[in-house]
Amino acid sequence: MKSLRLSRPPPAALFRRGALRPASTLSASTSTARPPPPHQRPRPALQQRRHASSLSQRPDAKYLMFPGAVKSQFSHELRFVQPSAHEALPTYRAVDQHGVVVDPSFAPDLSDEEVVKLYRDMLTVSIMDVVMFDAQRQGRVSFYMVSAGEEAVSVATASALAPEDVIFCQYREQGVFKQRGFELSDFMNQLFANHKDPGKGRNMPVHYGSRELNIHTISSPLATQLPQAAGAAYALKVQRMQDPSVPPRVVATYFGEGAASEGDFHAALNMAATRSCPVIFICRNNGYAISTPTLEQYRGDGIASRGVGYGIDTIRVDGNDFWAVREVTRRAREMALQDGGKPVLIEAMTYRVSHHSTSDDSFAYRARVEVEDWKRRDNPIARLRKWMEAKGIWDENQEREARESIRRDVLKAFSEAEREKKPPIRAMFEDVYEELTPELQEQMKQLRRHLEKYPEEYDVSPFEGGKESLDK
Ligand SMILES: Cc1ncc(C[n+]2csc(CCOP(=O)(O)OP(=O)(O)O)c2C)c(N)n1
Ligand SMILES: [Mg+2]
Repeated sequence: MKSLRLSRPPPAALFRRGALRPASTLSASTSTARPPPPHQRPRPALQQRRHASSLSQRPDAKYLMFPGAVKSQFSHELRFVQPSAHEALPTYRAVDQHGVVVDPSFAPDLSDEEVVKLYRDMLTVSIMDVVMFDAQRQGRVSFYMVSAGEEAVSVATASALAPEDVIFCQYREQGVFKQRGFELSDFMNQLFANHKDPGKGRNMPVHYGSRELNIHTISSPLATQLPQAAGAAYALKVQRMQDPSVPPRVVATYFGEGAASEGDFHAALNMAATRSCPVIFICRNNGYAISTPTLEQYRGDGIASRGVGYGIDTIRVDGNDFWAVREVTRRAREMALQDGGKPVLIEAMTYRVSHHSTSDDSFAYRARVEVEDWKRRDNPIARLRKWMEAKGIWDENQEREARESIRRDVLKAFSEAEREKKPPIRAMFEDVYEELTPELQEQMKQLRRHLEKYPEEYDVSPFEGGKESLDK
């Protein structure tokens, strides 16, 4: 068995044997005499030094000083820790579901116009969701995912970040894109996979991305965005270490409580904690991972307790409370930039009001009454609206006008994007290699012959350049 050396040898002992001379003596002696055989050679001074990670245990200490259990008190009581004996971590709220302020220290840090802008962002997402869900049912787009009930998590968190901060989303955060300035036409071009989509129609709908807005493109495999975010945050940290004049930035990454069961989640948290990366992990805990309810997903105290387990500053927040979500994200950003950088975890408690996606019927696994109860009891848009109405900055008329004009804008962007041509068929062979490989060229010719042979089966007219794009 390997033995752990916990105590530091007295400094004098280090120099008693010839092998442990100070570095200056070593360099003087090596210049003239023949070097001794390897096993007798002095070990470099560096190896004699203790590493910053090592800890020493005093003989009669009351605390254990093992690496990995720093300052754990010795106990003669044989007692297992029972999670059920611990209170659940609290959920921070600034405003309750009636729009009433409950945190006496809370003071809005936005102008009335700014609040209204963010409220309109939430409304826009919710109206676009309804239109696109119906459009999928009509067969006009292949797939869609709504974020009904979760609009505050994305809009309020994004509003507390700087535009330069780098974002990695899961897929249900269209509010992040909207808040950052993604236009309705940008959403629609991606959803319709037309030639204006920067991804050239190669991704499934809702896999948005924007280089200009510093949002990485969404990818389907769950939780892959998390280690990527930790790595990106590490890169930002190193960049600033090399050039302190670079403005400080954080990375924010979003994920569902279901995605937190992936190994990548754990790898990301541990990497971010040990490397002190300025990354904010934002969990949308909406009660379901497709058909798996949280009660079957995990047994611990949600996702927040895992942040604590990894040594990460963590908070749980009412995800339907716009102001609470904004406030915790604002603080999290400050903390993430302290002391050269560190990770922070936010668990936002909310509820997935709609089906997982257009491919899902959630009433196969949950009761309608459960959803109806949630809708009646709480909704982030209704809650902020109540707060705005109580403040006298919003009323019934403004609400009606806002809804009508947003719906008009959504439908306009919808029909414009639907009319646009699709990217050239050739585009599906491009952009992996700088030049098409001989194999790809051959495949392209095969496709060309196939389309020629079965003209009745393939309508290529929506694609820019038709089948001729394959000839170039
Ligand atoms: C690695 C991987 N496994 C499974 C899936 C299929 N899948 C897509 S979404 C999803 C549920 C994710 O739930 P959650 O993270 O809670 O997010 P929510 O949909 O509730 O927003 C699953 C299992 C996937 N995309 N990737
Ligand atoms: Mg979920």
